[in-house]
Amino acid sequence: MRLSNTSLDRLPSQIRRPGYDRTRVTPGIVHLGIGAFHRAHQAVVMDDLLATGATDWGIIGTSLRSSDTYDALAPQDCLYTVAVRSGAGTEHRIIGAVLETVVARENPAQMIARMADPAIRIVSLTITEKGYCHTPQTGELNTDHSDIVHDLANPDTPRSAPGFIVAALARRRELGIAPFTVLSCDNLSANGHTVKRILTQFASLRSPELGQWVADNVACPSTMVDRIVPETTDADRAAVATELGMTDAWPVISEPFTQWIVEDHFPAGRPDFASAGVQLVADVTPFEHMKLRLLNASHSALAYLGYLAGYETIAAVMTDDRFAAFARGVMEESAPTLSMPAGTDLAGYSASLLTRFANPALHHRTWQIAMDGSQKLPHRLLGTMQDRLRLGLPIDTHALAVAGWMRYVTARDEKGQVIDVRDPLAAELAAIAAKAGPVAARLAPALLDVRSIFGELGADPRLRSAVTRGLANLYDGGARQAVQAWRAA
Ligand code: CS2
Repeated sequence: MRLSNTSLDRLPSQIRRPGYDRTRVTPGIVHLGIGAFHRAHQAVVMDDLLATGATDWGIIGTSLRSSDTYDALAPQDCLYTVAVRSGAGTEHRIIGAVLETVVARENPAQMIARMADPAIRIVSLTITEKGYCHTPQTGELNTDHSDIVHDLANPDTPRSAPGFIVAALARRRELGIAPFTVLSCDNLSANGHTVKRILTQFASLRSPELGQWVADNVACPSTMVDRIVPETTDADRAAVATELGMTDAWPVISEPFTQWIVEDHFPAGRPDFASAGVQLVADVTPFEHMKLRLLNASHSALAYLGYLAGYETIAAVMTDDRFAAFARGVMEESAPTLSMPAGTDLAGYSASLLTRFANPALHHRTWQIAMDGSQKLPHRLLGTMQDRLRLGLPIDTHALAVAGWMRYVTARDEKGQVIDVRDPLAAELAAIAAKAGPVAARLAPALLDVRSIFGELGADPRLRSAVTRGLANLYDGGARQAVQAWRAA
């Protein structure tokens, strides 16, 4: 038996399911990038709102390229399970907020038509950092990006997220339909401003008038999103099937914690997010920085150094006190660069992150978090380093984390085994590593010269010497010893 509208009442009674009539739910949101994160985060909020009657908006979930999610969800009426795991056990819940899935690459016309529908008021995004087709260091559209080049030449059959969003906005403009609000839910600093800049730049390249119209009319509130959602494994599928007594082709696994902070600027309207626990604020910037520089920074540090030390998951790394102390050290180094609203308990927040990372029931692979470092480092680690250098403060902890990334992107681990490095710049980084050889004094400066990642900061002699020292320690004694020595330092 497979999860679907007709099998819902065959589920065991303890499993929570949509307590509302799904036939009354109509699309109000198109989401780009319907991966596990969205399905365990925003879609759960929408499901909560549907359950209380606070909204009747559902989600059209779209994938830009891959048909995996469509293939899994279409046969089950887009129903899926969220399995919330902690040391105390697992709770299963069926989410009904997704109404339809679309694969944009296969159906560009259908995708643009859905987004141009006047009923759609919000287009939200979890397309990962690289989906923005920008230069992470500057936040500007990368006009050399092959998808951007393609989309400017083929505006009605785009491939990229900016290409689709602008195509749909242009259609709405032609038809006299007010634009939707664009809601970036990715881990980028100033994600709303960044997406607005990218869309305006892309639209201007299509036509200056369209660019001006986007600049004047499209709202892009910033958001801070947080929930740890590891990739689903076959073992997870099997465990969920046992619990459900039926198959779910793609359940998502998550921690109990969830947080969403959103700037309240939705000229086209929005559901009553606050009634589902979403925090609506005027300026999300401090919270975004807090999350990127405390959670994501230490997560990435644990991912690179932990992977090199042979740990498969974050929970496993956290059982090693040296690494847990190092993660705390990353947070202690970032905290002074944050300016938070009065009353924010940064120490309490940091402590809660360590507990979340240690969740023994989550199998969150270091390899997964290590992905796309060239896109993540600027937001997670480099901003803090820049701010600390400006204040004349040491940066050794962050420097060792960046060195961990460098050692990782050489694509050879400490035992000489190949690392499957997934990154849009993987080939460029590997070529730099091959040319420099395993010598910190050559490799660190060569990687710091990659301007799309490090910009001007890479030239700072204090940064160059701290990172080179960190990388030398990694080559000398390996990640475990480098982290141990860091504590002693
Ligand atoms: C992680 C994030 O994969 C990664 O890079 O750091 O996905 C992290 O789990 C989320 O941002 C938590 O909200």
